[in-house]
Amino acid sequence: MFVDNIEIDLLSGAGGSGSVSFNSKSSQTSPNGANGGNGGSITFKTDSKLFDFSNLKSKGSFKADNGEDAQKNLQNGKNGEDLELKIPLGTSIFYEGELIAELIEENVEYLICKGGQGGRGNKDMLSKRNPNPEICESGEKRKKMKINLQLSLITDLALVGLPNAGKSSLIQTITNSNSKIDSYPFTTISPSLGAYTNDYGMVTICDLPGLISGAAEGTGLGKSVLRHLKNTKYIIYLLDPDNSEYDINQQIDLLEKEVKKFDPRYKDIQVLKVVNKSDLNKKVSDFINISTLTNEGIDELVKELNRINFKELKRVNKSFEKIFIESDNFIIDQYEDKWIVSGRKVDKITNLKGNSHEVLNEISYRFEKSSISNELKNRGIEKGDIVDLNGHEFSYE
Ligand SMILES: Nc1nc2c(ncn2[C@@H]2O[C@H](COP(=O)(O)OP(=O)(O)OP(=O)(O)O)[C@@H](O)[C@H]2O)c(=O)[nH]1
Ligand SMILES: [Mg+2]
Repeated sequence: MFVDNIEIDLLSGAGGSGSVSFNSKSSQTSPNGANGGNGGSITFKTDSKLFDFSNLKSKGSFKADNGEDAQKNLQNGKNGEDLELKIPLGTSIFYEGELIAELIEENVEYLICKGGQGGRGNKDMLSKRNPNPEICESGEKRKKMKINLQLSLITDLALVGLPNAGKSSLIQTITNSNSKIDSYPFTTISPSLGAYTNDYGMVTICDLPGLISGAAEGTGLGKSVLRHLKNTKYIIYLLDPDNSEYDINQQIDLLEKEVKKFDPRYKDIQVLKVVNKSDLNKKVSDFINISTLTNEGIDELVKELNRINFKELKRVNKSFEKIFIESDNFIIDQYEDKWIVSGRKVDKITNLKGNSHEVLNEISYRFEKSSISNELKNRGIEKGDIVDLNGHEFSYE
């Protein structure tokens, strides 16, 4: 089955914990606890050998490895292994409903789910303030993401028309495709590809399911069909003089309306209008008339297509990558004289282990330097109120 729209779960690796240890051989003990390894990250990479997401569908969720904890005596923990997920060219990536990347070129790597940072050991936590730390940092947590991938096939030419117009018959006539043909509407339910060679090189053609009124809002196979025009360079509107509901001009109006409504950029894609089924004695002047049944007009159509150097035509879709900079945000909940603060910024303040007295000192030092302290002041915190950071409580001064 052709899989061109999936949701997958991603989980990056957690950072390993730092360690607390001391070099006891020298006369003066010095901290030599090492750092935890970084957690593995998850990256997408485009691969032109893939044409859909069936390689990801069977599994559905993907995890990168955790970083290892540090050992004593300068032995850093190993980094967790990264995970690379292969995707086809033409993949749009959505996170929380927002488009965050369009990957169109070959071998593009996109870091999507960064592994947690490894915690520092007591050697790297040494400072003027604390020359002999008995504390270390725990590693950053794993990150969980739900991602939606949607494919828009990379093609030179797409066949668009109402059901039964003869799109699959046409792709079979001019390429090696064996797209299914039948007399009932929606014979084609997912796109199929074919290729032929013109004077400038190989031309890839995509046969799409039929379009009907309301397609841009999702009627029929609407959206999943129209999405595949995003990465094509040229459209043939295949028109059917034998359609009992719409005459040729009404078909053109319907197709143009749905296509432009779905994505206004589509108006810039070059179009050729071709009338099929000329064997039924229903030719329409001013159009190329063909019959996939008798092959009448096929040479003329192919000659027309041979004049086009598809390599010079531009796609309306552009590569795009949003770089994730995760904000160090926090949330404040106030219950009378108690202020509970949580979020990524708080995690970075409280990620400490070891001597409990030192842990609390370090937390209050970090808290005072942070913007959380200012924000609490703005909100009217008073001396003696309790601040709770991830369960570490102290009174505000
Ligand atoms: N008379 C005649 N019939 C044709 C011609 N081309 C296609 N057909 C017939 O029209 C019907 C639909 O053909 P398909 O190629 O499956 O049409 P389609 O546009 O791919 O249809 P969907 O996949 O349902 O959108 C079949 O019964 C074909 O045999 C033609 O040139 N002349
Ligand atoms: Mg078809």
